[in-house]
Amino acid sequence: MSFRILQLRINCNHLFSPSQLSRSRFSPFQISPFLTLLSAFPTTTIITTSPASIIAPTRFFSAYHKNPEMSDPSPPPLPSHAGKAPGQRQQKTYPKKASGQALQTVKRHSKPNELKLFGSCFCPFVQRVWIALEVKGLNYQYIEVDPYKKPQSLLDINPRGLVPALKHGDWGCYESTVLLDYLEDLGVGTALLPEHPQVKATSRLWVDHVNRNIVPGFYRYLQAQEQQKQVELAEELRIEIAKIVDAADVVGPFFLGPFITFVDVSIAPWLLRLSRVLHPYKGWPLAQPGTRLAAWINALEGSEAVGNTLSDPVLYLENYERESTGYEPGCEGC
Ligand SMILES: N[C@@H](CCC(=O)N[C@@H](CS)C(=O)NCC(=O)O)C(=O)O
Repeated sequence: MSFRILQLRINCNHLFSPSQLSRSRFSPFQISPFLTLLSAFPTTTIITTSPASIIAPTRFFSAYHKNPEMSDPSPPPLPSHAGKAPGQRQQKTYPKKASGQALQTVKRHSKPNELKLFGSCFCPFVQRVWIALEVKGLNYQYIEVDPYKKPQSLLDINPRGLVPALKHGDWGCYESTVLLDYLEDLGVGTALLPEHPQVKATSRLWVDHVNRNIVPGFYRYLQAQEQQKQVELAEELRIEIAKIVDAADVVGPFFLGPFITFVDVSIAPWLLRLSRVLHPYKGWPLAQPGTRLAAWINALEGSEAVGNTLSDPVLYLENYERESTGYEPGCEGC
C-alpha cells in the first residue's frame, strides 16, 4: 500500500507545500519514523490520499499499525475548501438546514406553537436550549433562522439578532443561559436543576465555569494559528475541562449522577464538538476509554434528548472551517 501526502501541517502552518508533497509517494514504513517524531506535536495534521483524509500523527501511526486502511479511527474528511488560502476560499456560508436526527426533530416541531425557539442548527448556544426543551418534553415550535441575515422576526425579540431567541406568547427573550433558567422556572416537564439549594448553587457555579472558561477556551484554541500558542491553548482548555470533570459525581455518568441535568445541558454542545470539530481540525485527542470524561461524553452521545438536536458530523465540520483557520468568529464569546 502506498499513498500520497497532500498536505502536512504542523499547527496549521505548512511544513511541506502540497505541490512538493504530491510529487512523492510514500509507503507507510518510509514515513513511520517521521510520524513518531511528529507525534510530539499533538496538533499536527496530515492530509493524505489514504481513506483517512486528515489525521493527527499519533492516530495515523497507531491506526496504520492496527489497520493499513485506517478507516475506523480517523476523523471525517475536512470540507473541500479546508486549507485553501483566504483568497481562494469562497464566502463563508452557514448550514441552514439541520440533517440527521435533528432534521427529524425540526419536522416534529414545525407546527405553530405559542412557545417558539428561533435557532440555527449549527449553533452550540441554541443546542443548549434545544436539548433542555427535549429533556423537558415540552411542546414547542422550532424555527430555523440565519442569524447572519437577521430576519425581522429575530430582531423583534433580540435587537442584536443573535440566536437562540425564545418567544412565549407575546413575550420574547434571548441569551442561552437566561433561556435555560426561564424554561426551568416554568416548572413544566422534567426538572434540570436539583431542588436542594446547595446542589442547585453548585450546578450554577459550574455552568459559570463553562461560560467563563470552557466556551471561550474552545474558540481561542480553535482559532489559534501559531504553533506555540496552540500548544498553550490546548493545555489551558484541557485543564479547564479537567476541573469540571473532577467536580462531577465520581460514578456519573452525568455531572450529578445517572440523569442529565443543568450542567450537562450547558456543556454538552462543546463536549460533543471535541470529537466533531477540535479532533479533525486540531488533532485534539479523543477521550481515553475508561476515563470519567469518556463516560460523560458517551452518556451525552447516548442521550435521546441530545441526539434529537444533533445533525450529521459534516455540518459541524463545515461550520467551523473558517474559525479553525483563524478568521471571524461565528459566535459571541469566541
Ligand atoms: N451569549 C449568547 C451567544 C449566542 C451566539 O453567539 N449566537 C451566534 C450563533 S452560534 C449568533 O447568533 N451569531 C450571529 C452574529 O454574531 O451576528 C448566548 O449564550 O445565547
